[in-house]
Amino acid sequence: MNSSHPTGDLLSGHGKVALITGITGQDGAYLADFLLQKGYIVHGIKRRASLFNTDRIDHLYQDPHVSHRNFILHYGDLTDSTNLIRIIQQVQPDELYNLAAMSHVAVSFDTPEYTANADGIGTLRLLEAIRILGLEKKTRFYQASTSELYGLVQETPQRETTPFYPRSPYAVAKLYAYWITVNYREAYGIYACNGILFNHESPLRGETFVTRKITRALARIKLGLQDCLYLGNLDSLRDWGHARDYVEMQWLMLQQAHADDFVIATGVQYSVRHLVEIAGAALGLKISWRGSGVNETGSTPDGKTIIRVDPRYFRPTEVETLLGDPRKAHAKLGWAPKTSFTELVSEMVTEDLKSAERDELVKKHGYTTFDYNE
Ligand code: NDP
Ligand code: GDR
Repeated sequence: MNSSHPTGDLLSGHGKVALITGITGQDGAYLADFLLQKGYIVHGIKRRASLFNTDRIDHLYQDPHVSHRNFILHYGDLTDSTNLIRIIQQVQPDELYNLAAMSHVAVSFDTPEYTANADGIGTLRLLEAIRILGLEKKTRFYQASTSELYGLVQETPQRETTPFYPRSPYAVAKLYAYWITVNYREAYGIYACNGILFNHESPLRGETFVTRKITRALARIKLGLQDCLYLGNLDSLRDWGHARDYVEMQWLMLQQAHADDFVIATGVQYSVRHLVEIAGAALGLKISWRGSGVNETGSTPDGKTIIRVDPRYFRPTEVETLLGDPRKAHAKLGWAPKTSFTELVSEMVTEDLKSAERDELVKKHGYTTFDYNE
């Protein structure tokens, strides 16, 4: 991943120490890469899991027995303040990026209390740790806020001043995190920022978010490894950008003279249905639609139905439309997304096709591959 920025030379972070929560996630992996290239010493918090959960950052791994490492992982969890205080005391970060969260909107309806604890109170725990340790003047804080805060939108496009109307336990938890970040900035003078990021995707995106679910399934359908892709609301509209572009902004927000909050978006919107068409076209699959609502289907010219609607993917309250206005970030941070939607989808499809080809090979040799359909 290559991510230098015109406003800073490649080693402008030389010797600085960053701590990233959620380093094993999509953004954590891109941000770690980006900061290491800038010369940072990068610490990350990973959760204990019964299986290895570091796939996205394995290329950065450094053996703990080697001295002078610049990439160091710590076990931790946003629900454990003692652990967070100890790690922050040990690391003494110049910059703390809070990317950890139970980040799946639909799942937050199933695990609302845990989501509030990790995504809402977890943010408070980090800010309190900064305060308890007397790091208010040293540690700059980035909070991964979200376009989901706008929920039932009150204004289009959405900008920093647009009123919030969260529509899920996830968004409500993130609303608390947003305001506690603002409050600690105002109350204690901590350099703390909210990046209000609209959806951003990549080949590293979790497989159950709609973009990756689509690119992965269509690649498998193309190779005959899967028959059908089941989706929820095809009319949903999102402003989708590339995660690689967006982590650069997370860093830029912490390099300013004053802490502030910024919308990060492309300013262009597509429907889920359109996303299916573009991903299909990238694989040479022309998809035509028939029917409506739960009976809508998508078929290939040979009459094979490869897309069906399954109401289990509908949400109790849906965010129908999101479109960001990134003009403030453009003007004040000099930031603009580099990757178009079509380029993003094409990159994701290419990577998912490679992975499907590997599965095809495995299948040819008589082994079964796991057909994940969530
Ligand atoms: P991911 O779901 O890919 O990554 C989330 C990370 O948080 C993972 O490393 C996960 O660990 C970790 N995590 C989850 N719960 C805890 C916990 N209790 N304690 C410690 N770590 C935990 O999310 P993204 O990388 O896509 O997003 C990064 C952040 O940005 C999230 O806060 C998300 O809500 C927010 N956001 C994302 C947007 C997007 O479009 N991607 C848009 C706007 C905001 P593990 O790997 O073990 O599961
Ligand atoms: P979102 O992303 O909820 O916007 O949250 P997701 O990709 O899950 O959904 C986007 C839209 O697609 C519709 N949809 C489906 N979604 C999923 N996951 N699976 C389906 O089968 C499906 N069919 C249709 C959804 O209803 C929705 O309208 C993401 C997360 O990364 C959050 O953490 C982040 O805060 C926001 O983006 C900005």
